[in-house]
Amino acid sequence: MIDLHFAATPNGHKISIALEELGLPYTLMTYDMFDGHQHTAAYGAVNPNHKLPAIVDNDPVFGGVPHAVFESGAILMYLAEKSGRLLPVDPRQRSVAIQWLTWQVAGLGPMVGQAAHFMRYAPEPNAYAIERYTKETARLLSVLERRLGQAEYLAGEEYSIADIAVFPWAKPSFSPELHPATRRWVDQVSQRHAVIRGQSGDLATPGKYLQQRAELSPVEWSNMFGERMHNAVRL
Ligand SMILES: N[C@@H](CCC(=O)N[C@@H](CS)C(=O)NCC(=O)O)C(=O)O
Repeated sequence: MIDLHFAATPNGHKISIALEELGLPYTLMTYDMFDGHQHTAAYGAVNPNHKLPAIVDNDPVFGGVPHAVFESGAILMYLAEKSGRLLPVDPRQRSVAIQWLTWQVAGLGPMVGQAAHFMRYAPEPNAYAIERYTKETARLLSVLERRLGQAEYLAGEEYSIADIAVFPWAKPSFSPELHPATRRWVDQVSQRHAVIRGQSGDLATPGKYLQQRAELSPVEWSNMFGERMHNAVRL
């Protein structure tokens, strides 16, 4: 049994979708990020970075004590290796899958995240920051569109953890008119049962994570971006 420490965000959905796809049983542990549930010492023992998601595998294939994994890209790789699925066996395609997975965790995710931060949460309007991150997001979506115009899935012929990583970030960001190949891929991936199950019911995104412009209380803002967040790892 795997414990899934979860918030219903794109990074969280990467892992719920992968667990559903792999049919691995898991216990869902939902955190309210605005309430700062991720800043406890108990959660710090699971994820020293105090961000979501993380997993604890109570039955690791290598035996021994339960194994905690943080960083969504590392979790996807861990689950693929544990199950022997969702990463191509062919070394060339496997390398391609890892490249697109890394592109998502190092590029698309942070850029979309920063664009959303400045539009949704920044206390003061900041036109430079909004332009910087929306333009970089647009550039990355062009890169994705070109790839999906050449290949059915990001690694090539096989659906992989690269698709699972990129899908929850690309779906709300792409434009069907500008990105027809991405639209074809989004439609295809959206129909997978695991993708539907991994974002439904208790795993669905609450409305408060989707507001165009969020009004947070001072405590909520501090939990997400301020003193309370920094205090969790203060030396
Ligand atoms: N690079 C990390 C990013 C994790 C991350 O930033 N998680 C956000 C939610 S998507 C979070 O925990 N926010 C709460 C906080 O910053 O306190 C990953 O891919 O797992």
